[in-house]
Amino acid sequence: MKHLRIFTFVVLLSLGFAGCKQTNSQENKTPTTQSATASTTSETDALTEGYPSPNVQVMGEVENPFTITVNSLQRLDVKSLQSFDVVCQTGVTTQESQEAKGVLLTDILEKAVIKREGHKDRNFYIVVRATDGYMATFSWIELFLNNTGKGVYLIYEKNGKPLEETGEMELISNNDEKTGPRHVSWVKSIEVYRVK
Ligand SMILES: Nc1nc2c(c(=O)[nH]1)N[C@H]1C(S)=C(S)[C@@H](COP(=O)(O)O)O[C@H]1N2
Ligand SMILES: [Mo]
Repeated sequence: MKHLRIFTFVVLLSLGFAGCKQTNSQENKTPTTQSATASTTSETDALTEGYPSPNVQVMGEVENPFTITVNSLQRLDVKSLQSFDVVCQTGVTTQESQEAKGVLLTDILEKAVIKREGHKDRNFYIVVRATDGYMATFSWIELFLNNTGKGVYLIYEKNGKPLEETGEMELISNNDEKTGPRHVSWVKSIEVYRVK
């Protein structure tokens, strides 16, 4: 009984830490053995680590759905980010002063062309989803008519090196006060939905 209590304590303790890891995990990624359907299971807090996705699907309420690879991303309007930090909702900084190369999410969405049916048809939300089921949500207004959008990049290179641990491409929303929640590693899709 005593052992069980200690075991439960240790498990709860490690789950608590997993919510906001301070350093990048050294665990091995095993893309072939990890289930690609993980995103259909319950995902409140206990997300597993993701696995690299060789491409990002741009889909949903768009005229031209398309697939992004690191190669095709490099042919778009690539911008350099001088510096970004990743700060968790709790205030813990997990990454500091990273340099990066990537493309604005608004440029990607302009290429896909959101199916707007008129001037006032602007209640869309954009979900950026990862292979582990993690996701971030943006509204059309904050991306296109607000400063937020000027800092949202799909990146493929950090500090001069391709991304490895966090997948082929990751997303950063650099103008958020806390950048952790909408920092998405292992991005696999960018989905556009109209509010119903
Ligand atoms: N795919 C994916 N991205 C994620 C998470 C996750 O669990 N899966 N955790 C988020 C949280 S809670 C934070 S604080 C930051 C931490 O980023 P880092 O651990 O890569 O520095 O990533 C965010 N991006
Ligand atoms: Mo976090």
